Amino acid sequence: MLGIKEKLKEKVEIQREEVTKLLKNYGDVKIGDITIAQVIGGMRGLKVLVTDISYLDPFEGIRYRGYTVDEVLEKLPKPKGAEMPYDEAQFYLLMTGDIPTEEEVREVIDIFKEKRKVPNYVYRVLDSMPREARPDVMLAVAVGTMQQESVFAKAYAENKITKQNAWEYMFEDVLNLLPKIPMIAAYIYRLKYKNNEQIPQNPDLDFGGNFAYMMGIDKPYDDFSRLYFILLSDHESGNVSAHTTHLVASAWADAYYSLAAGINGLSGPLHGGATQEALKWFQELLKKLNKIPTKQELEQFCWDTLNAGQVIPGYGHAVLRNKDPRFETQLKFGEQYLANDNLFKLVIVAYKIVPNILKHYTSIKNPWPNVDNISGTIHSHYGIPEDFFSVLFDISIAIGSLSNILWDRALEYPIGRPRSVTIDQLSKFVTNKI
Ligand code: CMX
Repeated sequence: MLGIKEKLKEKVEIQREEVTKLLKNYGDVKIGDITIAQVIGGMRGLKVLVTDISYLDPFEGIRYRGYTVDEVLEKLPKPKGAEMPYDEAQFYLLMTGDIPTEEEVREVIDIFKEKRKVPNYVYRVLDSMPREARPDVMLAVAVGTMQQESVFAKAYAENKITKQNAWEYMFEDVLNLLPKIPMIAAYIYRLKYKNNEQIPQNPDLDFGGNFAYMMGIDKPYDDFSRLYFILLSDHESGNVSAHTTHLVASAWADAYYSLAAGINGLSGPLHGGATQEALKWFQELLKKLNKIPTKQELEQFCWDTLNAGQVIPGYGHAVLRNKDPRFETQLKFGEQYLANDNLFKLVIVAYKIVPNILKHYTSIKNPWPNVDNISGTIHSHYGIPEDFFSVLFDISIAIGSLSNILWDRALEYPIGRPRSVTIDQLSKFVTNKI
């Protein structure tokens, strides 16, 4: 048995006992109230999901399995000569909760390499799609097309699945699917933007390194890929894409159906699309002035945006109440490699000025730049067009979402099925008529 599976088996037993204990002894304990504002307002602030994969502390930022961004970047094993850790190591951490040894991560790298070959029919499907199709639509189609490979679905059809063993079939699907995602993404990129001149995979390279190689982008983009996929791999399970993947899997749909749904969930401008919006805002400013703005010019541009009734993209957060460590980490990367890039210079100038405007003239709860403020500037520095950004985000979320649904089956979580009410019922509730 694979070492990672043996470790998972041990951990699954321990966590199952914990969940059983909680349900049996404390199932009736209340952990919160629910207001009409929350019901109408997208369930904001309601603690109604459970995941151990990551936790978003409003003041400290994201912790992956308890580790901060800095700890993850420091502790996870790295490829020789690289500054950023293996994405395979992040996968191991999210799956098992442990920082892998060199040997443990080597096993995952080897399995991923063995499993990354994409079936030829996927390329035929992609080739036959209109070139105008959005790249994230192409990725979702590719993942859906591979559903016929699902070991989980096959075992279910053969009556082999029980609540207890379901996670083991899910594990097979996760290992088969995840390594193919960056391969398909790079193929879509070259198909759409590089005259379909494909670059074959490099069997010596890891998940992030091989992705950069197949994209045809030179160093240090391999390290930025590793970094970006780690930083965006998970952000609790309430965000639209993670929640969608979880919900679809809760009905025992396999990993292919579930991830394809999550990819669609990421597409909206209020979620994965914000990276694009932030880049556009900086580009418009640069185009308008044709130089790095002075403080007064930048303030005026902020006012133009706010007076037009728009938000300034790339600032604020629904949960975080402090600086986003994912922004800060990318900023450090930019300072090292993008120091002469005008858009990057603008990101830095804006960092010093925009939060003050937002803090004093809006009711914003967190005026600091978020992760999407800077990612697009770095992607675009490496020549990647805006409409491909969500595919890069999709590769990242695949690591966390697939870890989440593996644990959903391991801990035997039931189908998701909240109740809904009508507006009339809410009104009557207020006047005590229910
Ligand atoms: N520019 C201008 N005003 C802003 C603002 C911004 N970037 N962010 C928040 N505000 C305003 C809100 O519109 C709201 O105004 P009203 O009181 O008039 O309705 C007020 O400040 C309070 O908002 P909030 O409670 O601080 O923020 P929300 O939880 O409602 O929204 C978010 C969070 C991210 C949607 C919002 O900050 C925003 O629209 N930011 C810009 C888009 C963006 O960068 N999205 C990426 C988010 C990153 C992520 O989710 O990971």
